[in-house]
Amino acid sequence: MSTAAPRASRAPGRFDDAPFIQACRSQPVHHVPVWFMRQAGRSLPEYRAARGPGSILDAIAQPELVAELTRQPVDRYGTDAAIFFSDIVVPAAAVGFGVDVAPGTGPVVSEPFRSAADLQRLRPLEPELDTPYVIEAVQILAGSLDVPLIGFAGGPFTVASYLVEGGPSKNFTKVKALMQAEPALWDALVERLTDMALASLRSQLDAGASAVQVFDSWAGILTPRHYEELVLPATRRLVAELGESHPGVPTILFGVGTGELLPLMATAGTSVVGIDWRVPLDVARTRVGPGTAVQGNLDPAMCLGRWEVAAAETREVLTRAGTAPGHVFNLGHGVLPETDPAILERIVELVHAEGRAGVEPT
Ligand code: 1CP
Repeated sequence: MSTAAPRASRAPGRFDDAPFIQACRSQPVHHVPVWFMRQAGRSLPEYRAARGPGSILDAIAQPELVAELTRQPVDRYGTDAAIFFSDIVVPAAAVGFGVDVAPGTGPVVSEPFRSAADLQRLRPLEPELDTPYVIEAVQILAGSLDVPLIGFAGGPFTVASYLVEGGPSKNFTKVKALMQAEPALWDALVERLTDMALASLRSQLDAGASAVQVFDSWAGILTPRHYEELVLPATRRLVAELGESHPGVPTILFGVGTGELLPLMATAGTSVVGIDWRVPLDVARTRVGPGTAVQGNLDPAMCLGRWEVAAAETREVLTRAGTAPGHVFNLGHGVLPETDPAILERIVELVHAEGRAGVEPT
């Protein structure tokens, strides 16, 4: 495992020639790049050994540990990018909203967001004071990784859903009710969360991250009309303001079950739209339109069985991605905990050998 001492942060553009960055920009590539959402942790024995018990929020506050957990899947799988080890609720937790992450459950909020008074618990994020450990861990990684580091933040709907529902949800009834009953309060909540995501993403980019992904994982629960009216404007602002402070940095917007939202998501202004496994990539490409790359979209469950199945399904994704530039191979959502790491390792090899999107014939 790589334990290289941190060097000075790499200059912007250090990874301009990396396949992951080129594919995000819909440029030709040497090979189709691949990384896996939730590649850190979960299925890796070395993760369980390093991580120990306790809340993930405690682990996230230890920069050396975070750097190690972020590097583990890159070393093991040979992925073309690293995803920063953290969680989407870190900014809200850091400003003292009162969020914990319960092992086996996910984010839990003891006093959920209910009224305007709760906005007081969401003061602006000051990354240098509130999340210095994030900055430090990104700096360590930017100085030692040989592949681009992806920073991330939760999208406005998804983070709001945890704060309003009080934890993971199936039907999202409380947050949907708030959106309809109190649109002004919803706007205020979304604007605060967007400002927090913006501050967090900027701090990760300043510390050396090469790209960012916005995980609006649960936005697919919304109708296109509600997404367009109540979530997309804030997402557009987030992407636009990030582009002003960090021009040219690749950005990815991802959600699950977003088949009907893809044309709208493509107007958020990100370089890439992440596609879940339900929409074949050729269809997804027509829905997001020209000029926007796609990321995805192997069904994570296809990695649970025999290699022959995973290989055939990987080839299907590569075929659907076609030959035009702008494909980042990924799963359609996160790695499932029971996945055999050997399967992911072989998928990386297969994508590198057989992916054709943007690869110039030799
Ligand atoms: O590769 C990685 O694992 C990187 C680290 C990472 C990321 C990118 C973690 C660590 N969390 C996330 C993002 C995140 N967190 C998302 C967006 C990605 C996705 O859609 O999967 C979401 C929705 C969360 C919220 C969350 N945190 C959940 C989901 C709960 C639900 O609503 O179903 C859970 C289980 C967590 C806890 C968590 N975060 C990360 C890990 C490894 C874990 C597992 C618990 C632990 O190890 O203590």
